[in-house]
Amino acid sequence: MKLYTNLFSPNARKVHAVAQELGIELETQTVDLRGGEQRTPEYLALNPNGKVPTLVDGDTTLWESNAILCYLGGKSDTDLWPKSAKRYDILRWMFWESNHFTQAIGKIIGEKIFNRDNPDQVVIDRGLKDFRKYATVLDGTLHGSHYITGDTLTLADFSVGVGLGYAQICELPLDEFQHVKRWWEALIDTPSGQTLLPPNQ
Ligand SMILES: N[C@@H](CCC(=O)N[C@@H](CS)C(=O)NCC(=O)O)C(=O)O
Repeated sequence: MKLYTNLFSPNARKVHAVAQELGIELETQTVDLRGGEQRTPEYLALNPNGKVPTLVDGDTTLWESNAILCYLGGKSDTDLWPKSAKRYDILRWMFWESNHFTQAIGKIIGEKIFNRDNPDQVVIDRGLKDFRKYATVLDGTLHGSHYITGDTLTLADFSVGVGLGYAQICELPLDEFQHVKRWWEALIDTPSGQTLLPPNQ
């Protein structure tokens, strides 16, 4: 299986982390995002969105990181992606991650990292407001539960967790969410959890 990736991409790192947790070895090819390699005709033929990650496995070409996580999970018998109705709960959190949690954190990342010379505080405040709104939901779920969907680690933990790799640089108010903080610190205290962290941290 070949993964087109870039380690500066959280969406790519969550795929690396899950592959590591599952013991799946991926052949990797770095896509030079700064150099615009994602917009070459060759790459757009694999992923017309011009984004990483993209997975190629024989005749299967798959983009969207959360779909790739499910694909990797389907390669083995694993609690990460169990063959039971729990899948719907896991999927729910993965949709929630891409629709809400990542959108909130993404606003702050945009200003604090990509626009760091001239950050727009209005956008940061909007991101922080959304972050608090959704972190409250996550904190409620993690109150009394070890992982997001219960007592075992699943794809949902990797999917939701990766955005918190920016907690420090984005000054996310994690201290206000003690259950999220406990869960996140335990997650990154594992080898695959470490893979969720952005480079140079
Ligand atoms: N929803 C997509 C998002 C992928 C995405 O936004 N990738 C970013 C890096 S995190 C990218 O490749 N950006 C390059 C570009 O848009 O030119 C997923 O989960 O895979």
